[in-house]
Amino acid sequence: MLVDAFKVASPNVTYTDDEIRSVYQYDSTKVSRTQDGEFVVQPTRTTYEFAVERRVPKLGVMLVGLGGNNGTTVAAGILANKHGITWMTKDGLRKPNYWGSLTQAATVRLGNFEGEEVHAPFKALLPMVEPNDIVLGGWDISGMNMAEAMERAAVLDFELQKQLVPYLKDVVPLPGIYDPAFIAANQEARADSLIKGSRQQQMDTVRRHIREFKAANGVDSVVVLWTANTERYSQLAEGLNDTADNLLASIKRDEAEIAPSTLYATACVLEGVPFVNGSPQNTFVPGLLELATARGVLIAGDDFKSGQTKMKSVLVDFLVGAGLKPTAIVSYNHLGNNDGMNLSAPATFRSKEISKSNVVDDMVASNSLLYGPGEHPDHVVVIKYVPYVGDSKRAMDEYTSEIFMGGRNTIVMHNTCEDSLLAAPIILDLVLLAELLTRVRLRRDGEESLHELHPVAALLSYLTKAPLVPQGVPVVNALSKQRAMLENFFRACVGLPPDSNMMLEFK
Ligand code: NAI
Ligand code: DG6
Repeated sequence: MLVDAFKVASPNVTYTDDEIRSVYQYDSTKVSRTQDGEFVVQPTRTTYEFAVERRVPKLGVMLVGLGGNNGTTVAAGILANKHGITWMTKDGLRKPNYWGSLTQAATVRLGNFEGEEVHAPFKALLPMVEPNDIVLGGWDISGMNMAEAMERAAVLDFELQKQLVPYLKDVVPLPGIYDPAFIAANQEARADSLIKGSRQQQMDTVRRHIREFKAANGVDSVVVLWTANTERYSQLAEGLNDTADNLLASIKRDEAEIAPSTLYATACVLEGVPFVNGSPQNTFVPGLLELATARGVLIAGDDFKSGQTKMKSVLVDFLVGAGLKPTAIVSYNHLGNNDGMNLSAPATFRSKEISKSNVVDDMVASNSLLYGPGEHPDHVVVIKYVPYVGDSKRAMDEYTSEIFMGGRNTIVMHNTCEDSLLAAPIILDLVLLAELLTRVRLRRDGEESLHELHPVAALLSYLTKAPLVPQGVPVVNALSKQRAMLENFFRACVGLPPDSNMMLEFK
């Protein structure tokens, strides 16, 4: 049974016109070691108070890379849903939806009603912006209008595209910051709409764009998300980008090693606007992390987790969790869209290789019954550009594991899917959840007053390949754990216990 909305009845939860407040007992564990070297685990209980603002803002979303495959697919998806545009294909009539979005198309279990399991949409847990209400804008270094850019992307069915042209033909992305040193040389041909000037001037222009977008559209808040080309890693150096002050000074000095993505992100932090990085490069250099943390501005990343890596973060969790030992993981991809073309350059490929490869580390580290110190499965990632297949990415994976009594198990997977149709709903989740997290405050027992969450939004880990977490916080890559973290946090905000799956009431 699906219920669209629900209210929690508990002495620990109060609903006012402005807020949902909950007092929550967080049960965890504390591990210590005695002088004799014995490990001791103690259950702990900490009281938290949560407050979630109920008023949902009019939200502006600005995409860096608006005219790309993901950008145009997000724009088209919102418009088709908003205007109820249907289209014919050889398989019949198609209707718009938000499938692939955790918040819009997935459910959570509420409990059991008269013998029937009751679920609610994920988005019903806390008040959230509706994707149809998003005001969309953004930047691109390609000045093509959005209708032509949608056609160039070749992602959506032609009959749908035709109906969307009137909505998109007059929309042109804002000019973008282009630095050919950071993306593949093969992107030069489309870079025809550029923000001019020094790095400081470019960043100031982006800041002005954000303010103008806000004012022109009457939005209450803005979230910016990078879905532009994958950049190469920028160098990290003392005095360059290691502290907030050094980063700002380097921008002023027009230092060549400050990447465009870091300029957009710094502009956002200075404007107090959340910034999400959907690509793998190290946009969040230490100086930027320091700046965002000092100013309390939400940042999240890195690199959307859409297909192959999502499977990997399920499969390796299953294998290692089942006591099987993955020894070789080999991932081949080929794709023919502009992302694939950009990734055909070694330096940009390297950024992607890193984010695709680190995803099994925590699972391997969790089981030293299987792996000795420093031992790790062989893990190889290959990406090839094959123009003919366009946005329809092919991912082939081979997982070899050692099993019982010297046995060997090989699992092979082949996944074919339009990359941007997987990424677009994830982009929507990221911006909707980022906005929502800015309306949550909490207080741990002993703290004087409610405060905002840590600006580095580890709660969004489910949606990214290489989750950005505050320093010292463990990275969780396993998909089911990442989902549980987010769901259980939301449940706590409305005073519900985590879904433990124990189902003791039936035992
Ligand atoms: P795309 O190449 O079609 O779109 C990127 C757009 O960004 C292009 O229109 C380009 O002109 C623009 N651009 C490049 N540099 C810019 C800058 N500095 N400022 C403003 N605009 C700029 O790529 P697509 O397929 O949309 O992917 C976007 C990003 O998302 C890529 O980095 C990709 O690796 C990443 N990604 C994509 C996933 C997917 O499933 N589609 C999943 C994970 C990450
Ligand atoms: C080739 O791997 C292109 C990439 O941009 C990926 O398509 C994208 O990062 C999605 O990766 P994954 O591993 O989540 O499918």
